[in-house]
Amino acid sequence: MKITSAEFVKSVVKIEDLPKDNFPEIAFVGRSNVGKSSLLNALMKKKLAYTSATPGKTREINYFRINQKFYFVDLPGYGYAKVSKAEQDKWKLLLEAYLQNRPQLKLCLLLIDARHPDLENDKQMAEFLYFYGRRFALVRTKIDKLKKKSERELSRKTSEAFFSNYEFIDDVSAQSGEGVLDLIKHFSAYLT
Ligand SMILES: Nc1nc2c(ncn2[C@@H]2O[C@H](COP(=O)(O)OP(=O)(O)OP(=O)(O)O)[C@@H](O)[C@H]2O)c(=O)[nH]1
Ligand SMILES: [Mg+2]
Repeated sequence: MKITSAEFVKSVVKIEDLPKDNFPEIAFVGRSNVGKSSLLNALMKKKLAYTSATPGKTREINYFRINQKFYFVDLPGYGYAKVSKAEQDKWKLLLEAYLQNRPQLKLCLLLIDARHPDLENDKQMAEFLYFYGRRFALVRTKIDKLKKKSERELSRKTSEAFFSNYEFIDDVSAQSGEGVLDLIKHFSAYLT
């Protein structure tokens, strides 16, 4: 599969405002600052999603229509302590309601930072997804920051041992583009 078109559709802050059509969805899930929006931009080859060095940038559910036939969904991150408790609770409810109930959601990409291959809150998210019957893949981001082959191998082995029930595991860098095209190859299998 190739991505031939990408356009921003809408930002949603209330579950009832989710798109009513039946296009299949691939969602980007992960801690704040892990690189969800950056990876989306790398995949779409356009800066359609807002990114920031400060965690807590994406605060809505953002929809991007791809190839006129499916959606990429950019989600708010979790685990960012500096956001107020009230704000965190609001995002958490929105995120969980979406992940639990959305029939159009075919695949979650659970992004983890390759430098932190075994964080407890990422495992909790993996378990949440599994509990609700969501198919998910592990996408290890910022791989450019691990310069040595031995560092990468150790980090990857740690993630492989730490997580279970995932569909596939890929290493990517939104910065260098490494792994981004390989990731796209998996998608068509989930979009029927
Ligand atoms: N070196 C490097 N930096 C990256 C990569 N991906 C993202 N970043 C940086 O990490 C920071 C956070 O990226 P975002 O894409 O905004 O992260 P996010 O997961 O969308 O964060 P929230 O919207 O807050 O949940 C930015 O400063 C990016 O430039 C990568 O592959 N390599
Ligand atoms: Mg974001």
